Amino acid sequence: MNLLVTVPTYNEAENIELFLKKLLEYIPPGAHILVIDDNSPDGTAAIVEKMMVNQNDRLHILRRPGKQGLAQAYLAAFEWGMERDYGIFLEMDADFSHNPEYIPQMLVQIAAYDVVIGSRNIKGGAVEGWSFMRNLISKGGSLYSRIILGCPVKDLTGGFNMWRRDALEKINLPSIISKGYSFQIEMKYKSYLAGCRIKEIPIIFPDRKLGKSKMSKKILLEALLNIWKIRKGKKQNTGFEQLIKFAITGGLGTVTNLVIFFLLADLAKLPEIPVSIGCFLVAVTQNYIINHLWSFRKSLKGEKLSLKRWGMFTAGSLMGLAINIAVMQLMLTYFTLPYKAIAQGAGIAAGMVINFFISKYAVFNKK
Ligand SMILES: Nc1nc2c(ncn2[C@@H]2O[C@H](COP(=O)(O)OP(=O)(O)OP(=O)(O)O)[C@@H](O)[C@H]2O)c(=O)[nH]1
Ligand SMILES: [Mg+2]
Repeated sequence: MNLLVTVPTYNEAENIELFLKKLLEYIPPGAHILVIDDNSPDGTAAIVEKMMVNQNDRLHILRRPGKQGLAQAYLAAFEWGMERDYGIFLEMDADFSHNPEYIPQMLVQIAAYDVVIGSRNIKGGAVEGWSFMRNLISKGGSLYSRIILGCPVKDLTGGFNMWRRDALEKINLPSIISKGYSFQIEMKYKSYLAGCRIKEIPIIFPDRKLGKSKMSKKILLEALLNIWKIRKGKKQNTGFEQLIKFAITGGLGTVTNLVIFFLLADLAKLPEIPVSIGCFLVAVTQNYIINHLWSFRKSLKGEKLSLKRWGMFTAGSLMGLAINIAVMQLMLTYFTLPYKAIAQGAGIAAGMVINFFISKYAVFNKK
């Protein structure tokens, strides 16, 4: 089976011995445990080392010089395990919030999935002993991260997760930017982006009975802000994708322009030139809004529509129109073409490309 259970500890002297004893009962005989201790002042490591004597090779410890946070502890543990060719990795807290009784179920699921998540937020899962506020913060945090990242995992923040070795390889661990609690979110999100098959199984998560929580409001806030950095690592939409969207937007603008022109100039018999100018302004405004909210949405990062950008976009469109006319004129002057529309087509293409670059680098570019 080749399972490595990784258990980070910081001041878990009150929990660690009982926890490891229980853990050893629920893992297969060939599985190993690695405790990653950040030089806990309460002597957690010494307790583990005492237990190691009777466990011939089932229990290991990685002692680190000082408190470096959960992410560093797990990354070191994964590296340790990869070097030793473990095939399955399980992350687990030492404070009894993660019940070893679930491990056999997780092992069944990992045969068919790349990642198995112990989940508090699906049917059958729950948290015990948390105040209403803590529950709200946790559920809210999970939902917030899910929405921002567009990741379907219900329990993004939980730390009771099983990974196949190749899932860890796909994630590209050196690219992980989290230092603290957002680590769990980032790992799941990256495995989702990498196309891993993810399974959530329900777990009951009791609050720790002994020892101190390392979670604080500051750490939580840091994690929530980190979500945006994690998301930034997402593949940006390419210039090509923007160009296609920009062209579709331009096409829609032309349709709007022509429909209004037909209604006002042909049906209502209003004078063409003022009508044409009016149509241009309506179409430009429509294009500005669609480009802002769609074509360049990702570059603007939630920026609101603005009159200034509208003005810049209109100026850019007028410049595009000028290029359009210039190119058309040049083509008609220097080439003999079977149809004038070919020159106009080339003019439209040139105008659109210029307008696209003005839009991309000047109008919809957040500094
Ligand atoms: N090696 C290492 N382990 C850590 C560090 N911070 C926390 N841990 C361990 O990570 C696990 C989870 O930490 P907890 O303090 O239980 O955090 P939590 O589960 O989010 O919050 P509570 O259960 O409410 O306390 C525990 O086993 C901790 O001992 C760290 O900086 N380094
Ligand atoms: Mg805990």
